[in-house]
Amino acid sequence: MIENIDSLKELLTQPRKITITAHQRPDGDAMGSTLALSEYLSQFGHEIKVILPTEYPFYFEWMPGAKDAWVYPEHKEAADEWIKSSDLICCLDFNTLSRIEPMDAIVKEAEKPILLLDHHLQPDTFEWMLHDVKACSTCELVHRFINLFDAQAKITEECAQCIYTGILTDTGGFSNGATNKAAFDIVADLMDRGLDILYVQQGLNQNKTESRLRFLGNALLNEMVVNHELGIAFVVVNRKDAKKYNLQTGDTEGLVNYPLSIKGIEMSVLIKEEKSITKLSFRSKGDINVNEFARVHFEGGGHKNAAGGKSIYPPKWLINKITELVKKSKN
Ligand SMILES: [Mn+2]
Repeated sequence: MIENIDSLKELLTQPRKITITAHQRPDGDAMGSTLALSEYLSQFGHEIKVILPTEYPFYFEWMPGAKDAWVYPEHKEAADEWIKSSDLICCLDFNTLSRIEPMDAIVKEAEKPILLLDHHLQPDTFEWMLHDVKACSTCELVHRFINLFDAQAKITEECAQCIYTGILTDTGGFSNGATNKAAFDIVADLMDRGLDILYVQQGLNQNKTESRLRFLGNALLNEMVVNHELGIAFVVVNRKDAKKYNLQTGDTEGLVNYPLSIKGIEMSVLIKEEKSITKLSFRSKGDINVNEFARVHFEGGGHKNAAGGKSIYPPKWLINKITELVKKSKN
């Protein structure tokens, strides 16, 4: 439920200028939710721009509306103008404005009313919020929003593709802990509206490069460290391999999930060396709370079984540190 939804409906009775944004390094849910909401709201005559804080992986280029979205650093001046003159800013798939750096400064400065649709833990407070940590994806919340907003909700085929993409990717193909009944209910509804599942599958998963697949093979063969005793595994992406395999944005997506397929491995960590920082991605099974782990130790967070973080230290040091922390928590 959205408190004060009437005031939002009131705002949107006239054509407005709207900014829609999602978190940095957008994933399938960030892309799907922003593009779906944009497609939906555009039927009412609003002027809408999807502005993403950083670039998105090439395998989302097929998504309806993706090519019209602005990547903030590439359109900074126009984007600043757009945001400053917007009547509403829609923040999707993130819980706090620091997740849209470097765009957060202008969003704060603009002081426009914000609508948040999100399923991450512990969100900040905004004018209008549709927040539910039990939602499988922000795309589930976009679907809910559309139905709340308009009983005659018109979901086009394009909108359906975007919503499906977010549900499919955030549930790991209807298999991870986020998967709920709504995921299946919504997909059934989308199929009634003309969703072509194979078209989305082709766009997302049959569209990648040979070097990306070889990179994956190398990472699992040579860069995976498994600690059976503690039930933890690491995969390291170093700068040398990133260069050798010409890694593009999004190419490491999903890599962190592989070690969890090993019997007895309860927690997996992807350690990715970048220019001046090391990025961490955590996945876990069952009750192991990587959201808390990432928050406490690595300036991050996310969901209970999927979280991110960062560090200034190199991969080797981090493997030792995390191993130590897990050992301590088990004693
Ligand atoms: Mn999400």
